[in-house]
Amino acid sequence: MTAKKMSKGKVCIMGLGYIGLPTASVLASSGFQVLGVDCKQTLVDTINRGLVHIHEPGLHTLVQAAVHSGNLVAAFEPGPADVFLIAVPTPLSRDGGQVGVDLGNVESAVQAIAPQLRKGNLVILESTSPPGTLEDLVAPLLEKDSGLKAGQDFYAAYCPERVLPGRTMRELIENNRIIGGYDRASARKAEELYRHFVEGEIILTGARTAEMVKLAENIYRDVNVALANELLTICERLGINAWEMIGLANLHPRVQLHQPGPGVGGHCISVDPWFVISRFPDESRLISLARRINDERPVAVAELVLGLLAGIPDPVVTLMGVAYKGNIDDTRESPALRVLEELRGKGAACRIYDPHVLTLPEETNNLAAAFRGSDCALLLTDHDEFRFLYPKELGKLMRRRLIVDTRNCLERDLWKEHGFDYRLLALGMEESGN
Ligand code: SAJ
Repeated sequence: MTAKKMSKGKVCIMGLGYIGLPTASVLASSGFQVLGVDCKQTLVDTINRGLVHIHEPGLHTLVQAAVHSGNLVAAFEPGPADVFLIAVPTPLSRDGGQVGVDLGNVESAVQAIAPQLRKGNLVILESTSPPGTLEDLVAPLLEKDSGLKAGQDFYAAYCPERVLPGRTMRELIENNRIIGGYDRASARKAEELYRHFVEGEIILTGARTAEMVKLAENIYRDVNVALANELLTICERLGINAWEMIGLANLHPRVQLHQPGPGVGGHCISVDPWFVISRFPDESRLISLARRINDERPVAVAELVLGLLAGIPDPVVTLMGVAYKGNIDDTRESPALRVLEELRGKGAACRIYDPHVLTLPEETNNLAAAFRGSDCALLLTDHDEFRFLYPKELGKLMRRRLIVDTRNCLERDLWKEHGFDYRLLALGMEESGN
């Protein structure tokens, strides 16, 4: 991002979302001429005014500077470029009970790029994709529509993004990058581009390997969370504290058990395993089972709470947290929303208290309104704020002093001191001296 890196060439980025826009602004600040392409009119207009539609620390400043310098322009259609980078969403498709991957956005992006493709250009796919997408879908489509040959006339590579939302701008630069080339020359060509802004290591490999690396990382998380959740159920039966047990097991130098909880959310860990399962259903036995175990968690939590409230007429539950994990405002695939749906479906009145999430149709940041007259406080997200709540004040608002902690987030003794019936998920909802 210094003056000596100016005028590096033209990059066309397809998709200006969570990854496309940050990447576009970083490349523009590094001296590339960036054309950002998106199908949404309001989004293109917003960016061309130097504004952003995504809440990500540091992004607005960079986009503003890039647009004002003239290095970043947003448009609906791609134009000629040296590099085409695809960062469009690859959502799941559900056809009855059948889960698949919808690659429609990737196909549309490739079809839009093809007429612009010239000899010597580089095409990079960053969207999370099933293994084989670059070689079996992207390259053949480009070849068919452009008349050029991959690996001969143009370069092609797969380079997964692995940034953590909330730290995107930093991680885009600091993280290691895996680049999977259609061939070795393509991988090297892509490496040249990323070298302009990546400070982490850049490792070159084949396209299928790079596609699988991204998926394997998130499958590893999902399977390990499922294991933690299964251990929790077993600890529940034993009447022991799963979090204490896991903490002790993790003292072993080669053991790193994950944390149990109400389920797995977010747009990656709960989604990416399907990219492999849908392609290899017979081989993905453990991966499928892990997905099912984690998916069943919200219903199990709702059932436990309903069991505690049995016999109480018109029960009211206060959900503490609907974000998919602590200290973020993202509710995508959040297990808390599934708990909410289940509780409401079974007739419990629910209110939400989440100081981070302000995008739901209902009010979520009014503490008094959320707790007044409630029969049960149900902690689903480990936001830091929840550790500093005053049980005494909440107790005065609630109809019953019952709190269920699904994340081992609260100080049990403090809540008990103020007359709360404190239930830790792992203790089978039974009181325990432990
Ligand atoms: N969770 C548990 N127990 C755990 C860990 C997580 O129940 O021990 C739950 C969380 O509460 C949450 C979900 O799993 O609901 C996912 O959280 P996460 O922190 O594991 O993952 P994400 O989706 O926020 O971010 C991940 C990151 N990937 C890895 O850690 C391997 C990030 O680096 C990736 O860039 C991102 O997915 C992605 O784009 O794939």
